[in-house]
Amino acid sequence: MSFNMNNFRLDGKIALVTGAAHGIGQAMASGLAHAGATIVFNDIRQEMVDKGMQAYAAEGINARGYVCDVTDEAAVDQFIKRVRDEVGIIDILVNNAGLIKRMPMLDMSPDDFRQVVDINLNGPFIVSKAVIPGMIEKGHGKIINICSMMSELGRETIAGYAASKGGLKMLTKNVCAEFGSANIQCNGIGPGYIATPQTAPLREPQADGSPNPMNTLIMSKTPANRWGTPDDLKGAAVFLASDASNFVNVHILYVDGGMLSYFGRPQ
Ligand code: NAP
Ligand code: GCO
Repeated sequence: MSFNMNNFRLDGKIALVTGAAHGIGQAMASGLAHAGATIVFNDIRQEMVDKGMQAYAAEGINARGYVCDVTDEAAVDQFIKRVRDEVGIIDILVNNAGLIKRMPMLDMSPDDFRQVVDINLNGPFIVSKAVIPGMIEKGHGKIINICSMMSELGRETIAGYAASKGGLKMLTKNVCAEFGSANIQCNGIGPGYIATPQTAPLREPQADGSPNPMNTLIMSKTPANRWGTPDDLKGAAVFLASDASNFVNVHILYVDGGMLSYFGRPQ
């Protein structure tokens, strides 16, 4: 039985990547675009949407950007209807939009906790609910939830984030349970420590110029002995968005340089 490399192509497919004005979302969207997909993305601020459009255009990608808060169900429903009218029915959804708040749990207010869970878990629920009917209508769909190593691990100061990413792993399992028979594959990508603005505080040197202890720890616990880059996630996104993964369901593909499975080395 021969294998056709076109199974990795996304020509004719419409991909929505939430929160993809920059960072990991933009990199994955770029990969999907270079595999042939038409890219739609959103952000909460028009200025960020505009910056994202410029960045995509600089890559020769004709993306469509919209302002939409993934936690606002009415706004999301209107957004998805507008995309259907202006671009078409979404084939691929990447739930990427996210937020982290780092503070000791006893200093974290319930509102802080709720805000992180709202964006990282309620958001993917709301957007998936809005997109799945179109996927059912089309007879296929791909949903990729951007989880985290904190879908598996706890770490001090990120209670809301870890709880939300653990929940997102379980939402991934549930979407698969409910819609696998509709030919919708729902998987996750679990990035390791990736160099984006979100993790910049973990790399910044200390006031005395000495290395950030978190940076030292991350290096000691990553077999690849480097930070990941957003580009490291492109291949995983293309694979899980393509026909090459049509029998892959509820797989959280960790792109972490091996960190989750490594004891660590002395620094
Ligand atoms: P980022 O730079 O903070 O990007 C997150 C994006 O989500 C931003 O563009 C942000 O918009 C957008 N966003 C936030 N709240 C939103 C909302 N309510 N509605 C719509 N968009 C919203 O983070 P990143 O490092 O690229 O991470 C992207 C995803 O990967 C997140 O889910 C994150 O948890 C996950 N992740 C990151 C790492 C890492 O090491 N960086 C590792 C594992 C998982 P604004 O810029 O306008 O605020
Ligand atoms: C942190 C980091 C991590 C990464 C990522 C790891 O403060 O520990 O931000 O949470 O963002 O989630 O997979």
